[in-house]
Amino acid sequence: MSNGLETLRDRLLQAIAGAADLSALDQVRVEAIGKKGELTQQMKMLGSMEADARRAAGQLLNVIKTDVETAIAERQGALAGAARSAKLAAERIDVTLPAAPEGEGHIHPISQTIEEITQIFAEMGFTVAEGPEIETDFNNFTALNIPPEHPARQMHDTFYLPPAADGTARVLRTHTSPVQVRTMLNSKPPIRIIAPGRTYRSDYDMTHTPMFHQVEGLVIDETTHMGHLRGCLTEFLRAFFQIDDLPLRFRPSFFPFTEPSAEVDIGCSRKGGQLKLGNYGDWLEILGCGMVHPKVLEMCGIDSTRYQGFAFGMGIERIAMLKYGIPDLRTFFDADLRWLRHYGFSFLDQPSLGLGLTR
Ligand code: 2NM
Repeated sequence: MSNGLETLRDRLLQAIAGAADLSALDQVRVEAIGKKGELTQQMKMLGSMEADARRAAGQLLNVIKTDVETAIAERQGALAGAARSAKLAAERIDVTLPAAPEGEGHIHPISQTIEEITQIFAEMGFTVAEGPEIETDFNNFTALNIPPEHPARQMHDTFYLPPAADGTARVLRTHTSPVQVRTMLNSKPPIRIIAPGRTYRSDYDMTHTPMFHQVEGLVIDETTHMGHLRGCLTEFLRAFFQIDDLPLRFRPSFFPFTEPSAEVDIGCSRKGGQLKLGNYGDWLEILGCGMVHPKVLEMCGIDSTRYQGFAFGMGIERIAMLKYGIPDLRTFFDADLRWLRHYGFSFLDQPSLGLGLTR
């Protein structure tokens, strides 16, 4: 009897080792320890045996069953690993192969412009920061030195949202500045970030859409000053518009969140009704900037007696229109495929506007 069981054990282990794939192995499992499997049958026969013989055979059958189960589990692991390796080998793709440029997709000019802006600032050591489009009233206004009842709130044509469950007042962000607020609250200087993204104001006409894109920037350190602001924006605008001698003019202005504040104009010509950027004597307003107000630093948890910094903000649609000669703002959001084929970019076009620092 025990000899017969040893033979059965060896035969089952051999069948398990010889199973060529997972389904063959499962077949072996059913035939061995399934409801009508050979081992199962043997175990059922124990009931009709004498007590002593039953104990001996029972112990042996249990050992064999454990051996068989272990062998099945091991074989299963090996076969599954082999199957996965074979699948990976079969699905292997060469990512260095050139993609098919006849594909229909086009990069939207807004996406392309954000990539170009990001590349230029990345080479100047900036990282990209992001935040939610639904913001608290505090992050969008109060922390930026725009208290409730401040006239600047009306200027922003805010989309107000129902308050959060805990009563927190919420808005669709009217600028990307709340991303800077979050960064100041959550990290320590030195800070060097840009925040590109969607913003919302309840305004719709030839030159305004209720959703538009901004990029803002923030630099904070112990000795950051307005000279750094001027140098940084000069580098950026010349690299972005690819005009080495593009002149910049800083005009005094007012924002609640910066002091002093300035608006930046770039050189242009309007001769013959044609707008051309460069050193031609005329000026075009392009962005706003300033030194972050000490009150803003303090409300964002930064010691204004130790740190100072500059910030700036600009509209992405506006600079994209200027660079790529797109005449009508509202066409950005028409989802017109013919427009996108004309003004869009191939995914093979790399933004190639660096400052040349990596070459
Ligand atoms: C602008 C103009 C001037 C600005 C300020 C800040 C912050 F959060 F640091 F205070 N972020 N962005 C800023 C300053 C934005 O946009 C025309």
